[in-house]
Amino acid sequence: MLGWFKKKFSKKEQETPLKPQEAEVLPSDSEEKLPPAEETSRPEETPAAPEAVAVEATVVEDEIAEEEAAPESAVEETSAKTPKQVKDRPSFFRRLAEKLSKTREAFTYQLDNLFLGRREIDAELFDDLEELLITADLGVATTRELLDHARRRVHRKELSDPESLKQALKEKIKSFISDYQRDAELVMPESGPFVIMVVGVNGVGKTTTIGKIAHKFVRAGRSVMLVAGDTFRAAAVSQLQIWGERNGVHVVARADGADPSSVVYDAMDIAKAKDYDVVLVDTAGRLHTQANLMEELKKIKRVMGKRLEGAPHEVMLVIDATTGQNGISQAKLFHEAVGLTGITLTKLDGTAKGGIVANICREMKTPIRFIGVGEKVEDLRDFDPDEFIEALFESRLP
Ligand SMILES: Nc1nc2c(ncn2[C@@H]2O[C@H](COP(=O)(O)OP(=O)(O)O)[C@@H](O)[C@H]2O)c(=O)[nH]1
Ligand SMILES: [Mg+2]
Repeated sequence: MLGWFKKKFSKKEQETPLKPQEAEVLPSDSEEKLPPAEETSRPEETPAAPEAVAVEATVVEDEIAEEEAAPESAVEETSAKTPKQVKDRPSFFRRLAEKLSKTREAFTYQLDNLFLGRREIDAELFDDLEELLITADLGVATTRELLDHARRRVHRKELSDPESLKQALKEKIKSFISDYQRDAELVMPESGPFVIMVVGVNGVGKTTTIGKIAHKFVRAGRSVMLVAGDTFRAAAVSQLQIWGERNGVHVVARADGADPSSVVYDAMDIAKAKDYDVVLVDTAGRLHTQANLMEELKKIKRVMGKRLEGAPHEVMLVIDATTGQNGISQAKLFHEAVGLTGITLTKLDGTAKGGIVANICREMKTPIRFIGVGEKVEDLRDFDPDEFIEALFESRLP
C-alpha cells in the first residue's frame, strides 16, 4: 500500500492539527478589483473532537488510508480506534474487491469463462479475447498491443496453454498500469501551502473528490482550505461549502458569477498569510464554450503561480470511469491546456468497464493518485496498482 503523500511537516509537529477557524478575509488587490472573497467557516463544530484528530495524526499515513475504507459508522468512531484495528488488511482488500464487483462480473468472470475447458490457444480464442477486452474499455490500441504481445509469445512457444496465456495477459495489463505509477505519491513543497488545482468536465466528481481529499488531509493532521473556483453554476459554491462544513475547514468563496481568477488570487494570499498546509481549488467543468473553459483554467493557473511561487503543485484531472474512451479524449484536451500532473478516476463502483484504468495509464502516462469507488467520504482510495489488479482478478473473495 502506498503512502499517499510525502513529507515535510517538521515545522507543524507541535500544532493542533485543526487550525482555529477565525481566519479573516484579506483585502483584495486583485486585477479585477471585485469585492473580496468571503471566507466561510464553521467556527464551533468540527466533525471530530480535537483530541481524536491528534491521535489520528500520529498514525502513519498508510494506516490512515486503510482506515478510510472503514464503513461510515466506524469512521465516526475514530477516537475509539487503535492502529491495530485499522490494520485489517483482508477486509480492506475485500471491500475494494466488492466495490469493483461490476467490472469483476463483466470482465474477470467472463475472462475465466472464456478460458474454461479450453485445451489450446487458437485464433478463435484470440478473437473472443479481443471482443472482451474492448468491451471492458481497454481501448482498441491497448487491446491490440496486449494481444500482439501475447501472439508473439505464443509464436515463440513461450506460452503453450490457455492458462499461461491468461496469466501473461494479466501480467501485461498489470504492467500497463504499474509502469507509469512510480510517482503516484503527492509530493508536497518544503515550505508553504501545497496547492492542488482540480479540473475536469461537469459531473465527473470534482467537488466530491475535493471533499474526500480534504478529509484525508484533515485526518492526517493537516490544515486545509477549499477554494470555490467554480463560480459558473449556482449550486457549485454551496456544494463546496457543505464539504467545508463536513470537514471543518475554511472555504474561500464569492457570489456566483464572480471571476474565478480573482477568487483564486485572494485565496492564495489567505493561504500564505494563514500558512495552510493544503489548498484545494475547485474549478468549473463547463462554460459557454470549451475554448472559454480552457482559457479560464489557464488564467487561474497563471494567477496561482504569480501569487504563490510553484503553485499549483498538482493539477489533478478527475475522470468519470463510466464515460470510457471519452474520458481519455477529455484528458488530452485538459493536458494541452493546463498540463496534468495527476488523475483521480471516479465511479469505478458504477462501471463494468474497469479496463479503462489500464487504458488511461497507457495513453496518458500520468499517475493515477486516487480512485473513487462510491459517494461517501471514505470511498476515495489511494491508487495502488498491485492491489487494484489483485482485486480485479480475484475470482473468489477472501
Ligand atoms: N458512485 C459514485 N459516485 C460518485 C463518485 N464520485 C462522485 N460521485 C457522484 O457524482 C456526482 C457528481 O459529482 P460532483 O462532485 O458534483 O461533480 P463535479 O461536477 O465534477 O464537481 C455526485 O452525485 C457525486 O456523489 C464515485 O466515486 N462513485
Ligand atoms: Mg463541482
